[in-house]
Amino acid sequence: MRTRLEALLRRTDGPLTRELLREPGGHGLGQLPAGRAPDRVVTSVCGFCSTGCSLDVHLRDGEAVGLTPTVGYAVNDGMACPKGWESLTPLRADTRATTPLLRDAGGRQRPVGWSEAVDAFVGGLRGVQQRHGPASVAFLSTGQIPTEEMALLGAVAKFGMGMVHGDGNTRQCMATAVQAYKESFGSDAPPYTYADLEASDVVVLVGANPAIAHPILWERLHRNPHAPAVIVVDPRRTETAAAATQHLAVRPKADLELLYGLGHLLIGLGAVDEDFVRDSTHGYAAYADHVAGYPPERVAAATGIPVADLERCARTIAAGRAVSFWWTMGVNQSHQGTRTAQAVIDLALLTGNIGRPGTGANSITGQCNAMGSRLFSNTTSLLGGRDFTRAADRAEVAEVLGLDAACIPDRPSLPYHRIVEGIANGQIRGLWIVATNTAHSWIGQDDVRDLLGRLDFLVVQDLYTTTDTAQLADLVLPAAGWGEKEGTFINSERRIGRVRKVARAPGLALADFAIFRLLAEAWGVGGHFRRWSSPEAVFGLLQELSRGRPCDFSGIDGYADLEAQGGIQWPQPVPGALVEKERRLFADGVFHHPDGRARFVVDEPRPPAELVRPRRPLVLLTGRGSSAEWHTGTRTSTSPALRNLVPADPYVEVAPADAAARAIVSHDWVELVSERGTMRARALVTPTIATGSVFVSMHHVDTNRLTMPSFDPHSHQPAYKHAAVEVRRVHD
Ligand SMILES: Nc1nc2c(c(=O)[nH]1)N[C@H]1C(S)=C(S)[C@@H](COP(=O)(O)OP(=O)(O)OC[C@H]3O[C@@H](n4cnc5c(=O)[nH]c(N)nc54)[C@H](O)[C@@H]3O)O[C@H]1N2
Ligand SMILES: Nc1nc2c(c(=O)[nH]1)N[C@H]1C(S)=C(S)[C@@H](COP(=O)(O)OP(=O)(O)OC[C@H]3O[C@@H](n4cnc5c(=O)[nH]c(N)nc54)[C@H](O)[C@@H]3O)O[C@H]1N2
Ligand code: SF4
Ligand SMILES: [Mo]
Repeated sequence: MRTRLEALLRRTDGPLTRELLREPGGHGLGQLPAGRAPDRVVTSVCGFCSTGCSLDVHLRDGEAVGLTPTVGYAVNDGMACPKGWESLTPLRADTRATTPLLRDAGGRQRPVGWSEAVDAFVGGLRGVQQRHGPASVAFLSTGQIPTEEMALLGAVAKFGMGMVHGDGNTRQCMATAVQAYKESFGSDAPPYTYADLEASDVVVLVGANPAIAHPILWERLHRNPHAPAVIVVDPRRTETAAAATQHLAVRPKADLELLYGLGHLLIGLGAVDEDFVRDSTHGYAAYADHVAGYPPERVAAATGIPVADLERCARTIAAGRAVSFWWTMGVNQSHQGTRTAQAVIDLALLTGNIGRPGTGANSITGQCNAMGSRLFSNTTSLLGGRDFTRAADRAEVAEVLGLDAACIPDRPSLPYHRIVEGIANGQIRGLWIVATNTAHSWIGQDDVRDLLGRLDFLVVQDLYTTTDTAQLADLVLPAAGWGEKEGTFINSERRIGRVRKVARAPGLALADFAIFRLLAEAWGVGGHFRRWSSPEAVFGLLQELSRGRPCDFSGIDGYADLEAQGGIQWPQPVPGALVEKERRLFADGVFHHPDGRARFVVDEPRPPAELVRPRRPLVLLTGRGSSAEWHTGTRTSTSPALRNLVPADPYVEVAPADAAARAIVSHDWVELVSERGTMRARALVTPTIATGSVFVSMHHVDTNRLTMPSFDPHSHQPAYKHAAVEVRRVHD
């Protein structure tokens, strides 16, 4: 076996071979003698959220011994949140996957070597393809591995292994923003730079809780010297809302009416930037017509926000010299998220708040490399934001990659929920999940767990063997994590930054990059990917793929340039140019549609899929619980320091009136019930949640047992933030 693996590896290139042939049990991070002074510092972008803070990792003999936030980096200038500070701890966890695991005939996951694992991968998934066709195997990718790795995954799966369908956890997160920008601006192009938070005199945050979810952006807003008005639109009085100058406690999912109502008032106040609207947009007349139907009284009734507050908000926006509009999951994760995001964009267009310092219609991303995934995961769009259905796009990609264009599927993937449905109807029989924890994070979890269990073959590639998804796998492939491999991430403001290898992965765990190349070789298609020899070589290919596109970063002079300049925002088409550290798009008022104009987009509001009713009278809201928790907790829960910052038990926020009606007091154990499942939690009775709704964080594994699988029709993003539930005290 070992000989066959070695023969296989000899055909691959140097760094991969060296890493793969390393003997197991090499000294890992946790085995370093404590207390040794560092001898070198390496700078790397944080691997949690999309803010993209830079961290100085202190090394001793080439291995990390500690870290501090980088002073002088444009994003975070010496700051980091608790997760950033604790970045190294998850690598040392004893739950790390150190060897492949293969399920045996008795149903037990049993450690195997790479050779057997690779054979099982090829045998398992190719076997499914032989029985049911190439499209019967799909993959699920992520926004949490370097761009070079996710591009290689998408390329190997689709151009090498013949898979047609592959989506990622960015569907759960950013699909709505992508769709909204494409229709409104002509391309997926978040226009801002973080400096805009410091330059605005009015900041409008819609469905975003940066005090918890993007703490360093929140810090930057506090550095704004213009004493900005901060308007927060959120049904909950979050930490962010509590610190705002105006909190519009919108009724859940009534944002569309609210935003149209603000458009109506702004037009009435004469706040339209007529020159900008005339020269740079299309569709204003239809917009004005549409919002004429949203007078304040109607909007107040729909949103629960008093007319006086609506008028005050509109006056503040109208008076602003530099107004920036920001949105996150309160918008994206809705049954009408795309239209809501576009209604935010409409307000920026209407008032000409775009392209100038302190302005913009700005979607804040979530995962460290969601922006890399938007461009290069090769899922919904072909590499570089291209279209699978266009022969010219396929030919361009084939040319850059030295491939036969016939390898490239001529249709886009099924979105995530259709892949899940495909499992239910037998169309999808094999699945390869990389760096996402579907069994916890997918909406309507019980169904998906059942479906994952029904697959002919499930491969999960993760840092840990203990995740809810890894436990269901037929084959677990042990991956190296952030800090154990090289590459780049792209942050929310389009900044490409380096991630560095500062520790060795434990046991037999390998960089995802190495795993993808190994599997391509074993599949017999390694020859297609000779140009993908190292992360830096892939970066070069991606630069070529970006040439002439809105994201063009072909002018960057390799990894060294990124390091020397402290990250570089796309676009950067001009070689050798020293660029401004913080740049925004659309300063010239020219958008990416062929006519150069941005579009106003409007639609009729629709009700959510599941309405409250006497049996289920409360709206369930879900989201981030604390700045110390990351999603499904696989990484953050390994840190005692981070665990200490969060309550030990799951909790549900209940409004005082709802609690009183059910004789619930804080700290009681309660049961939350939806049509799909139940969850136990402790009650936190608090006025920060409005009567008629409850809030549970997404970090608890049971939360998605309650959520209602429903999707935005344009982006196919799950509507995680609306389900009908009841809460009752548990009598023990
Ligand atoms: N600590 C921490 N930080 C994170 C993450 C993490 O897991 N932990 N995850 C990262 C990722 S991937 C993402 S996508 C971001 C998410 O960042 P955010 O979107 O800021 O976080 P959420 O808590 O999901 O949702 C934001 C707010 O939307 C509100 N909301 C719910 N329904 C509605 C509605 O109908 N209208 C409006 N206007 N608001 C509504 C919720 O009350 C919530 O306060 O955070 C990133 N940062
Ligand atoms: N109810 C509810 N559900 C939600 C949300 C919500 O607001 N409410 N938010 C949604 C959003 S916005 C998001 S982004 C998703 C996130 O959902 P997930 O993507 O499922 O959450 P994570 O815990 O980040 O999962 C990442 C997995 O990748 C592994 N991993 C980390 N780094 C690497 C690596 O380098 N290589 C490999 N191979 N594996 C790695 C981790 O151990 C972990 O198991 O959740 C969604 N689910
Ligand atoms: S704000 Fe985000 S990028 Fe910055 S340290 Fe925290 S998790 Fe990392
Ligand atoms: Mo996300």
